[in-house]
Amino acid sequence: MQEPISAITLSQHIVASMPPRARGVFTRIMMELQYCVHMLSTMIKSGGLSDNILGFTGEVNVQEEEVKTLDRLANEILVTRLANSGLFAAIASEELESIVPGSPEADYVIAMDPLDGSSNIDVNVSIGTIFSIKRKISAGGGPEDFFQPAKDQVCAGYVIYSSRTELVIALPGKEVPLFVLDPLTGQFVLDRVLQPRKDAKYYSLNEAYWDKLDENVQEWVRWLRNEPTPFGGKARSARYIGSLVADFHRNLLEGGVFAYPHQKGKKSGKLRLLYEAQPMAMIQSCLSGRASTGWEDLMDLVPTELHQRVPLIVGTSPEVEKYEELLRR
Ligand code: AFP
Repeated sequence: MQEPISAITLSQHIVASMPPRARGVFTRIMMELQYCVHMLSTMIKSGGLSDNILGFTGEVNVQEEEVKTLDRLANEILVTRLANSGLFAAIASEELESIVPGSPEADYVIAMDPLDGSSNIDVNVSIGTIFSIKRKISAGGGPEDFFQPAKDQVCAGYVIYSSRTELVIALPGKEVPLFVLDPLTGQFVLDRVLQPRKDAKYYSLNEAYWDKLDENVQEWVRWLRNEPTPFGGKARSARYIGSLVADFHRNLLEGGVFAYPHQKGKKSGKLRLLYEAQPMAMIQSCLSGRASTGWEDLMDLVPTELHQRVPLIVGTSPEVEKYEELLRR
């Protein structure tokens, strides 16, 4: 990482990566997100010492999950700031049943999981924020703007709140930079540009559901554990944190595959297509990996509901393709 004096900030990096005729909208979008994330990161790192951000609110959200105080705070900060920023025609959030209108004349819409990994908040384990930005195709912002395949995202990214607060973003056909939040300035600065990892060191899956998995999926897990990787690597080791952002981040940096499969006799999954699966699919494919439901490529799957759930298998290509091959058998 560069000395603070010569560090490349997020806004400098975005400006440099935009075409000369760009109007600066994307830079402003990233600045709004940075503002919200800096606030959230400070709250999370103060860990309830200043104000009580731990525990539950007593409410149940559209996912029928008990709402954590930090879930609600993260949702309020992000939705309120972004809806009033003039940059989005509509906002979709994991915490809200329907979309929130923004500025009808704006060119983009954003879908997000304001706080991923809520079950890990009170135990001080890494959590995150996930977002997906698409171009508005309707007149003034509506559900149809969100029902576009992952390959049509104009930007996807996530923030991981851990020992460092890091931001990873993917822009179409572009590199995938990783930024670190400088608590001193509240600015994200460029740490490095991520490189594709072909070899899988890890697999991440909640094995507590073993008996609910299809035989083909069980066979896939046995293959992950026992078969050396095609690149001459050893067999893969298991890692599972229970926050998608944290499990995906480790595997993206070190090489690996994350799986939240369908359960026996079902085709859906737990994770949400719009603001969990699609963003991770785009980031992984920009680093020559793959994302699949097992049956469909997640870069092509067209959403039909705001909170649609899908199986998610995402990571290094050989591991995802083996999953699809076994499922087809
Ligand atoms: P929470 O936000 O409710 O903690 O759920 C986290 C999550 O959506 C995703 O981040 C994890 O990968 C997955 O659920 C964990 O689910 P299991 O607890 O069933 O393994």
